[in-house]
Amino acid sequence: MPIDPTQPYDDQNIFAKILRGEIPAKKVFEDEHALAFHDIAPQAPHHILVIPKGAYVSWDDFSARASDAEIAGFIRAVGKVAREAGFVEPGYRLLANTGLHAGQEVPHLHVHIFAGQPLGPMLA
Ligand code: DGP
Repeated sequence: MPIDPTQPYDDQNIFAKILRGEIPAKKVFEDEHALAFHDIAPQAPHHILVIPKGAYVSWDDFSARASDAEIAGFIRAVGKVAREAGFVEPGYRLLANTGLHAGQEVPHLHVHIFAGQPLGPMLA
């Protein structure tokens, strides 16, 4: 079910539980600002999610409330994950579903990284 993007942060969401180590995830990167792990239902040969450590519902929430240090740290982490995974050549796609029309399902900001095949004009 897509989430209501205006809701307050729910600390029982699945990614909050992954951040707290309450449920497992196949982690690929972690630093003070971000955690990256494999998507449980990959939509490309490589499909990684990167989430900020802070409690932000969506890209909109994050870009409005996060500190400059959190934003810089998170964006650098997304780039580092893709670089260290070897995705820069031949390329990768970033996606951050935000709110109802985008079909965002988990109410903790996550950036999808897709790679490993020609991705076409758009992933649904
Ligand atoms: P979105 O539709 O943008 O909110 O994408 C949510 C993604 O989260 C979706 O691709 C599946 C993934 N996902 C949902 N639950 C879990 C989980 O428990 N573990 C992992 N690794 N991924 C999950």
